Amino acid sequence: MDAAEGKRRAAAAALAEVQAGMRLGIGTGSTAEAFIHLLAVRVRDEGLRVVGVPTSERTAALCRDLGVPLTTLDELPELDLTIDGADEIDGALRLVKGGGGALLREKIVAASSARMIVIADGSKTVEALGAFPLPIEINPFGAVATRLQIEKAASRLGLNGPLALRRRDDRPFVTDGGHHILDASFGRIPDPEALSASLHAVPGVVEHGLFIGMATAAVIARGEDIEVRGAL
Ligand code: ABF
Repeated sequence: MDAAEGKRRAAAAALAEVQAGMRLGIGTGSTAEAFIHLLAVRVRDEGLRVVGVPTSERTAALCRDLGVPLTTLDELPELDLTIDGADEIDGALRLVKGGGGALLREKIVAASSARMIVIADGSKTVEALGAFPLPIEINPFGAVATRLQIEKAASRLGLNGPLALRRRDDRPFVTDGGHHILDASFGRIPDPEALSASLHAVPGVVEHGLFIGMATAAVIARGEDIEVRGAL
């Protein structure tokens, strides 16, 4: 089975958790998009009544195209369930996210949600986080100073990998919030909680892609099977 089919099957399994009247956080990325397509079919064909808060402009545009009703977090600050993808998932349901560049809104939406189900194909599970470069969203003001402070903070934890400014079309990538992203190739992260706290202590860091204690379950497609971690 290819990754695309795995993503679709994980999305379909998570869709079974969506019930009428739910206030949904709707993730970003190709796995989340597989979910949006399936959700839209239920909205259209079954008249399923839900309302979603999108985690990116890209997700908002797709939802609008497919007829998934949307609102904002300001209108609906408490959500029932967020469904989103991830770049890495470890055995304690800790995640690396942000490869798609939407980590700040993803984290705000997930934090506003009673439950968060992560959907993924089996390639996303890891023994330890860090093989996927950790996205760190920074304010463009003072970016050189911020980078130095991140390097020092990480080095104190024994993490010394390079930080790459994410680029698109030969320019720094700009997030929906107007920020830049440094992709940190630290390698294996032995203590994600400590790294999270150290990064949050750097003023120019807007947010980082470590999601700790946020996912309540993960639905992972492995071959013909669906593995569920945590409580659905
Ligand atoms: C978002 O999309 C992320 O936070 C993660 O970076 C990415 C996963 O992408 P995909 O589903 O395309 O593999 O969920």
